[in-house]
Amino acid sequence: MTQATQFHLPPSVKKSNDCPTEHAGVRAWVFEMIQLLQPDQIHWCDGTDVEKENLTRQAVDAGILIKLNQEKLPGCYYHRSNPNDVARVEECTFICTRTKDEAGPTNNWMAPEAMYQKLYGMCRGAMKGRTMYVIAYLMGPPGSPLTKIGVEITDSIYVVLSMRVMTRMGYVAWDQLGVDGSYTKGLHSMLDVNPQRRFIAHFPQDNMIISVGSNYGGNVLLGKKCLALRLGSYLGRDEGWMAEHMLILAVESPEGEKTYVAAAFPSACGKTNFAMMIPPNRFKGWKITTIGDDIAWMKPGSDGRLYAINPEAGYFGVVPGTNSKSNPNAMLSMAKDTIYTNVALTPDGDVWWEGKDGEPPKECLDWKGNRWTPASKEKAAHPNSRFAAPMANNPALAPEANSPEGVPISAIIFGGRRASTMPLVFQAFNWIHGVYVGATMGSEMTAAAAGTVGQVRRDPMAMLPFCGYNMGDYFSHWLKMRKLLKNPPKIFHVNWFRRNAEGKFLWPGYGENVRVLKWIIDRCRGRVYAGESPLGWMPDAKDIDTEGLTNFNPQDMEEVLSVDIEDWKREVLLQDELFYKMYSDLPKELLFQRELLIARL
Ligand code: GTP
Ligand code: SPV
Ligand code: MN
Repeated sequence: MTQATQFHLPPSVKKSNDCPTEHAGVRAWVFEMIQLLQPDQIHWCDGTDVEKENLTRQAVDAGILIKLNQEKLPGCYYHRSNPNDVARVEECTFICTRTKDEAGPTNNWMAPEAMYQKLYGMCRGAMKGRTMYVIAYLMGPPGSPLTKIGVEITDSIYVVLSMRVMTRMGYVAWDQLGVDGSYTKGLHSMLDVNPQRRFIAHFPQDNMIISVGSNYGGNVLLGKKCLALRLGSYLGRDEGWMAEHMLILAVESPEGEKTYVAAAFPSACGKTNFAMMIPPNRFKGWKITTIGDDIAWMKPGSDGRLYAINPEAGYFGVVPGTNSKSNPNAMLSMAKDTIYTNVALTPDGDVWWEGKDGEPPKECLDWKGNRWTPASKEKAAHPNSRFAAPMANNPALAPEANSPEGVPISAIIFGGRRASTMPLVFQAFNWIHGVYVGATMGSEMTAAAAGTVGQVRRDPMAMLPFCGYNMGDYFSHWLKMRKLLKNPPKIFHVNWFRRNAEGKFLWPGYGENVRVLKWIIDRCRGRVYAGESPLGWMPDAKDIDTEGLTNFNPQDMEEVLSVDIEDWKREVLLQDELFYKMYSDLPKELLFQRELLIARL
């Protein structure tokens, strides 16, 4: 444990504890930020249980958290965000590289000096009357060569308590930082939670994040999207690794054969569900365990395979639609020590949401705190309401989630939310084709970001909102990674969301997805046949086990696997939307892949 040391404060600032670090850079930066933000008090977070109890009590006293029914939900608390602040805001998210070209055509850009000036201007005196919390946290298991350290300054107690769930924070991080460790700086102030004064700005060249005007999830838990994806992808390009919006899971067959898979689906498109799925009775003896549900950091190992870690320590998962049938492991994960945000609150201190087990409550308070009954027109829980739960709660947690070496990935799966066009599954012909498949991914937009829900947009590798540099260079980085891998993962594409003419999902999804996963694993291990299609290698309908599925007949399988050439001609034109925008930055390999696809169609 690091020894407490003297830290001289301006006389107006109280301290609630001693500085836990001798790191000269961190101390100087915090001192500078105190002068800028002018807090009443400073608290260095140590990550202890005593600290958690104290902060939780303060948050309850201040009305920031509501204590839930502790018999039903031990250690659980409830939070309502400002109704203007319920999701990530992409139009307020900036990549402040030295040149606009480095940020590329898919990111908002502002010159670093101009952005610093603007945001430091907003931050001057912003913490008057507030406490400044200083959080040191690890992204990755302690001691992993892939792990990075972050230090976040925040004036939000909700952020401190959530970071405690989502990352390994406190002494464990101060210790790993040491006296001269490198780290990512993150400055967060809620200001007045005003959408007009909301910015999430990244300064890759300075390894720095500034987030103001929000107090919601991906905007403010700076380890997650800001460090682990935007700055992570930038660092990965320079250091020869990959930061991806991917879940990681382990599949164990009844014979004890273990395979590791990573999958990139856009926000609210099924990563948490897939990472925690429970196989149906037909797959007795098969075991799925979770390494991560949102982010993968992947690096070539000395054996030429791609090794992945989950940099997070908790889940910030979508609540609506989660129940003991769709995702029992998520239900158990959020049964204790969880912070719920923007769900509904019942009179007995329980939580409720659309799609939870059982009947809706006769009466409750909705996510805005207004009285709600089943007759109400509005939803009780916000569609992007979330739970923050420690991953240790997950009954299916893989012990490898804490392994510093990570796990060797056999398959990378891309997938989007597509009502038509995209078949249930296909395999890319090779890595370059797989990069094309990922680069042209499309998905219907969801409530995870402010925007038009339901509209199909291109979301390359599910990274459109999270790539910290020029997307064209990001594709080149993917292509380059192939040269560092003697034994690269095979690449697949899936779609759980195809609908029939009546608008009903064709594929049962959730735990039944293991049926598709089995085909994928058999392909990786060279055990099952695939037919050549214009899109890639596709299964024979009979090779996807459908035994035990009710309401699913052979015609349904034909339909969900079908490839309509006319639809696909339109799809190629839709893909061009992004390719035109990025034209001058696109690696020519991808344009060549496009030509090949058109020829095959
Ligand atoms: P982020 O946390 O935003 O990155 O999302 P995520 O990718 O982890 O998404 P999540 O697993 O939370 O799923 C979001 C929504 O997709 C939920 O409403 C689920 O009910 C729905 N969903 C997940 N898996 C399936 C599936 O296999 N089929 C269908 N039809 N819906 C699914
Ligand atoms: C996502 O939107 O992809 C999330 C939730 O995982 S948030 O952390 O808010 O970005
Ligand atoms: Mn996500």
